[in-house]
Amino acid sequence: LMSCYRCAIMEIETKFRVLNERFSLQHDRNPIDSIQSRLKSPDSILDKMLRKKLPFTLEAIENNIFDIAGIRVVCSFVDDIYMLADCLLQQDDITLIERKDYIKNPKKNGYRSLHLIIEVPIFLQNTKKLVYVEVQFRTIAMDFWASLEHKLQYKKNIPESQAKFLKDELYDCAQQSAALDKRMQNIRNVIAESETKEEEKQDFLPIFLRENKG
Ligand code: 0O2
Repeated sequence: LMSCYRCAIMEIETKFRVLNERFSLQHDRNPIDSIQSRLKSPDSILDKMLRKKLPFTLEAIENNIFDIAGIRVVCSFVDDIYMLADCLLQQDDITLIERKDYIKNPKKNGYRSLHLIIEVPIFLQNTKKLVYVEVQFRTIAMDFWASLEHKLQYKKNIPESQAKFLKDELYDCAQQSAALDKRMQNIRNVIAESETKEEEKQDFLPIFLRENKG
């Protein structure tokens, strides 16, 4: 079963690498900063099964735990997150099972990310198998915040007063990181607009002027 999840991760990672390659060819920049993937550990699977009061069977794991195969796609800009998610979901072998948009509706601790649970076929020796994968899309700023906040979740020996301070600090940082993402996106949009105008100007120039421009 775990090998099937590993294969599904390979499939989806390749899809993102292909999208990144094609986009960089057409637009001269990479929408993806990095891709990380992970298989949920047996301990975490067990925890989730206990939490969801599931019977300890392979069938129950396969049908109820959707994030055993997890892929995190980190982008520089928020618009690229939605563009990549749309491109992935347009592919005819991908089925969307669930979408949670914590960018438009952040969690109350400030957590932001776009989560998709998708189903992807993997082709084995004689069979085709449908496998669930969780894809998390984040900006670099969202990822920075979430990694630190995740670390804090595992610290159990922090005094109550400090825990409250850290929670408030993290919430404030989440607001600042959301504002930063917005400003960086605006800057990127202005640059893209001026590039388009420059290209349009070029298209109007006679060919000999275009060649001698430099
Ligand atoms: P790990 O260690 O990353 O595997 P569900 O799967 O629907 O039963 P849940 O928590 O409602 O459970 O799903 P959700 O909200 O889509 O979150 C799934 C994953 O998103 C989490 O996996 C985290 O990786 C990440 N995540 C969600 N909320 C937060 C948050 O507030 N802070 C941080 N840092 N990460 C978050 P796991 O299984 O909790 O952990």
